[in-house]
Amino acid sequence: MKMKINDILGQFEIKGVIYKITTLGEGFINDTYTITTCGNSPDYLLQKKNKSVFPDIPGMMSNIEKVTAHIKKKLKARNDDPYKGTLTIIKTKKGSKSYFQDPDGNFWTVCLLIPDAVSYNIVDDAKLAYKGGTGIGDFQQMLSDFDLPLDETIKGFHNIIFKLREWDKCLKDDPAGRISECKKEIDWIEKYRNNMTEFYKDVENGKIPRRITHNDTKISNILFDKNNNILGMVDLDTVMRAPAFNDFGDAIRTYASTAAEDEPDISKIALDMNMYKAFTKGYLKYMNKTLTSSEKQSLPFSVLYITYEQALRFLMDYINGDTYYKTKYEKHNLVRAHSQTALFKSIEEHFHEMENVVFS
Ligand code: GN1
Ligand code: MG
Repeated sequence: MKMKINDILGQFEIKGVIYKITTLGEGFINDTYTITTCGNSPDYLLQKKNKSVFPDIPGMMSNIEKVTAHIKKKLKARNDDPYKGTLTIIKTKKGSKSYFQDPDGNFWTVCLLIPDAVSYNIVDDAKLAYKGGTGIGDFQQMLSDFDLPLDETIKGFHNIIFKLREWDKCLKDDPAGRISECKKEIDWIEKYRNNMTEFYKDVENGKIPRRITHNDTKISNILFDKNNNILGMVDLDTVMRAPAFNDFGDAIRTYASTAAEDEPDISKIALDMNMYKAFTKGYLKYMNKTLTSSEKQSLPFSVLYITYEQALRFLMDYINGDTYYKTKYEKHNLVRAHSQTALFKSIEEHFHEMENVVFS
């Protein structure tokens, strides 16, 4: 029995009368709807969380509740608006839960829609990149004294050793019969395998600590107000304990790319050093004193690392028959993988310059 959206919303502590429900098409993973209410009542964001990507949605929501409570405390202490600077989870009427499970087993969540917020898919303004850097640095900084346990809600997320094990299985199984058309791309992944696993070993041996990180810091996951001041980080589904460089690398992958993640014309894709410089300056404004020297040293390489991992994830999803990311056309994941390899090449070309920026 498929429940109607209105009946699902009826399970939550929502104020006001619903006036409009619109589908929001941006996310690659969850189904998202904007809920507009009449008059002055708040608006909301309803999400059907992706069960196959997130095997433990109660654990994920418990992570989000803990982390947003901590951030709200910090925001209040400095007189910032706790309802604008982070997510506000709306509870269910029955049992005051942060999610509702429908009779089909789907998990639904609701949070407040932050009014007048803007987000971007690409950045071509260094001031915006700088602000994005401050937003992510501030997020990590506010959570640097968070000491509650968090669940690992996606096993091995951003752990390349783990991902390459999945990759090996995918190559062995060839589930969609697409391997023969991806020879060039597969060779590319294999060429960098050792460099990437070597880099991750410093996380495994403890040289690089795990902090509370967002883990999905692409540009569209941060909100700005209409004057382009930072509001806060959204899409907290992947908040977990992980190396700080995840957030830096994943942010640069989108903030400093000259084109969108799925640009088919790879000649348009490059790393824009002005955006990199501006973002890094913003990020280090908050995190410079907190990071250890090993963590700081890991930042430039993390951009290669996360871009490589993203290329691998898109390509692996293509080979698996497009089962993870939402796609809009047949070769969408392959196009995304090509865009990431093109970006990687440009990052390599700028690598020494990138190191100089972090240590200047
Ligand atoms: C997914 O949820 P969304 O669209 O912000 C993905 C990220 C990828 C990103 C690529 C849980 O993020 O890891 O970097 O797509 N999230 C998950 O655009 O896999
Ligand atoms: Mg997400």
